[in-house]
Amino acid sequence: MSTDIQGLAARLLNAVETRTATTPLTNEVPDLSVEDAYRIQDAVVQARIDSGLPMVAAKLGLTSEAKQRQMNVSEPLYGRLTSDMLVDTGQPLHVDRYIQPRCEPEIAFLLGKDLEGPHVSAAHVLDATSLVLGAIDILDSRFAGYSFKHPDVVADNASCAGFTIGPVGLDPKGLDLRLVSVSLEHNGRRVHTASGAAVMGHPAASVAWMVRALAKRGMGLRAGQIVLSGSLTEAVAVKPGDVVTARFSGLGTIEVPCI
Ligand code: 0L1
Ligand code: MG
Repeated sequence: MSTDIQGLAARLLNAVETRTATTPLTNEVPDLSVEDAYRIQDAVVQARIDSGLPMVAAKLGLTSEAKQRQMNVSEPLYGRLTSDMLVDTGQPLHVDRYIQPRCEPEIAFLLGKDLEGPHVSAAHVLDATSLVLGAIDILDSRFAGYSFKHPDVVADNASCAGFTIGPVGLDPKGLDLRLVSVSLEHNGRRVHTASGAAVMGHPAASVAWMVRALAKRGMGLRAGQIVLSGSLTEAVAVKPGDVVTARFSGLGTIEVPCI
């Protein structure tokens, strides 16, 4: 029997709209394939684009051992971020717009050239990048308690919900991104530290993985888009009144007050 791509996408869109968690799709479709899960993700993203919210960024997920361990999933994945998901630099995070938000620190790439094709490497990514910046990925799984299997979270657009970009942008060509470190603080208490090498050995290698994965589906990334390359650390859950601070070496500090 063929998978009800549109029906499952509608269920995820409804969860976002009503801010109500749903059950994993694999409860009803135990053999949901990753290919069909990406088709569901496409339908979710296309519905947002059709409602006037262009895709402005993309992200990698589950690219570090810390995140794979936290989520009990062993493969990376990608998702797409639309214009409404930007929490602009210095703006607060409105927790009531989400179901169960979490924040995690990432290195973002602002693309100056299109990137596509099955043989793209980290070197091509660095060549195509205008600026690298610190970022915070704001996650919101549409599955209660972040309980899911790999195809569920692929269909759920990699838990994409928001992102904020740091205040310092640097040309990546003279930087060793493996050595950019981050200290993540939650309400003034340091909870995690890591460096760029935690993201698939090099954050640009992570972006290259995404470009090759997109190429298998006839897609690519465009100049002007931002790519979040995956979290360096585990994510922290946030509630109103919290402050999340990510201090990056060389890429400035991002502070997100949660209201
Ligand atoms: O950005 C991420 O690593 C998220 C991938 C999905 C898993 C999660 O919700 O933590
Ligand atoms: Mg992330």
